[in-house]
This record gives sequence, C-alpha cells and structure tokens, in this order.
Amino acid sequence: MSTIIRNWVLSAAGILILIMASYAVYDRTAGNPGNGGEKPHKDMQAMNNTTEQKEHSSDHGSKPDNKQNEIQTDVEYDSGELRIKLKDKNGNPVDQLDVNHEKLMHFIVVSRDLKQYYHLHPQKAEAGLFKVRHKLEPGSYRAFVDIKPKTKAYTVTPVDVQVGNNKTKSPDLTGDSDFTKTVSGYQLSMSPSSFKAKEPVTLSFKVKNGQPEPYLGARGHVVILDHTGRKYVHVHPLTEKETAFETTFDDPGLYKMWAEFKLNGKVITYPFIVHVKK
Ligand SMILES: [Cu+2]
Repeated sequence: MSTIIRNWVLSAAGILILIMASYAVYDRTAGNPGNGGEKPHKDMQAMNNTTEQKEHSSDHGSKPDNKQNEIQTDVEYDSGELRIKLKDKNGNPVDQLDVNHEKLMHFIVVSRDLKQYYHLHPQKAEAGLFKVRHKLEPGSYRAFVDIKPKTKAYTVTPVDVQVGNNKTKSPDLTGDSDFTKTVSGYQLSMSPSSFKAKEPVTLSFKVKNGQPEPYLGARGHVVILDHTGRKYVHVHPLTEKETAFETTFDDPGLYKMWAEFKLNGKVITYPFIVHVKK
C-alpha cells in the first residue's frame, strides 16, 4: 500500500518537473524580455519598430535569428530587382500581412557606410514573395523588411545584401553640429540639438518655406539606425497632423537618421547624424 502511494507521489513529482521544464523552455522561446512574450508591433499609433538585437560582433551576424522572430526574411538582388521572401519556421511562405501606413511592405535599403538610403515599397508577386525594381551600385548593403504580420511575431532585423564584389566600408560617422538642412530647395530644422541615452525625446521638425503634406498616412517618417547599422527604428508622429516624433535612443553613440517629408508633392529625405550622450 505504502509503496503504491510512494510511487504515485514520485510520478506526480516527475510530471510536475516535466511541466515546469517545458514551461521554462516555452518561456525562453516564445517570451522576450521587455514585452512579456507579446507580439511586437502592437503599438498602432507610434509604430515604433525596433530591433532589440544586441551586439553580434561578426559582420555577417544579421540573419534573422532574433528569438522574437517567427519569420525569416531573405533578400536577393539580381539585375536591378530586389526580391524579398518571407518564410515561417517551417519554410512555408508567409502571406498574412496587415497593411501598415498604406503598404503591405516598407523596405529600407542602406549602404553599409550609411551614405545611401532608399525607402521602397515592393509589390507582392505571390504568397511570401515581394519584388521591387531598384538599381543598386556594386557594394554592400543592409536591408530592413518592415512588415506587420497578422499572426506571427516579427522584429525588423537587418539582412545583408551584397551587389557585385565591391565591399563597402563600415560607417564612419561624425555628429552634425547644425540641424538645419536644405534639400531640394526646402529648409528643414530639427530640434532639440542635444540627445541623451535612455531619455525619451521628441524630435520636432519645421520646414521654413513649406508645409509637410500627408504621406503614407503620416506627416512624416523618420528612420533611425545606430552606428553599427543594425538597430532599426521607424517612427511616425503620434497624430496625423503633427511633425513631432517621440523616440528613445537606448545607448550612447552615433546614430544616423533620415527624416522624410512630402513637400509640394515630392518626397524629400533629410539625413542627420546625431551624437547621443551618456
Ligand atoms: Cu514606406
């Protein structure tokens, strides 16, 4: 009798340990620090999409290996065309995407030195395959596939793209001292002019001789990359009327930003390099 009870207790304890162990595994794979395992990109208004990818030392470490990712993004360049493939963990095409700022996909390509910047909108060719024609000069690039999957967890993670054999150098950034820039005849000023890590900041933009028009469901778009070109943030104003953007620079260092505004029917991109202090 007592043996039966002891066996029962032992197997119950065993089951409990199994449950706890599998829960711990689940927690590590599905959960992520910071948002308790929730799907990223839930923020409907600010669309503050960040990659939480921490330093990865090697230069090719930009595979979508982030634990929050249930989607693998492959980018290929061939004869003036970029092809983006979206696959789930089992290799099946991912087709369930929400329209985000009027597009199924926003696709940012930067040269490795962060000098060239392209914001493209590939068209869906078939389930899990998007294409866009865009000529890239030989060199090394990083691509950011900005999508909102309906059901799968996804964090924008850089994908390396090499065109030809020319390797592009890593960025060599120097912080701007003047945050007033003139591009295509329009003068834009950004404030503030000093930045501190880990403190929320509101980036305000004023165009001297023009008024930003609605463009892709916002009065402006700001893309920010850290000096490694890996940490990606895409911010929009909190309301459709504003040209002020809230963000937080997580770490001190140099960041490159591209602020896009539509002025007189034309999209103009203003680059800035900011030095974020401790
Ligand atoms: Cu876009």
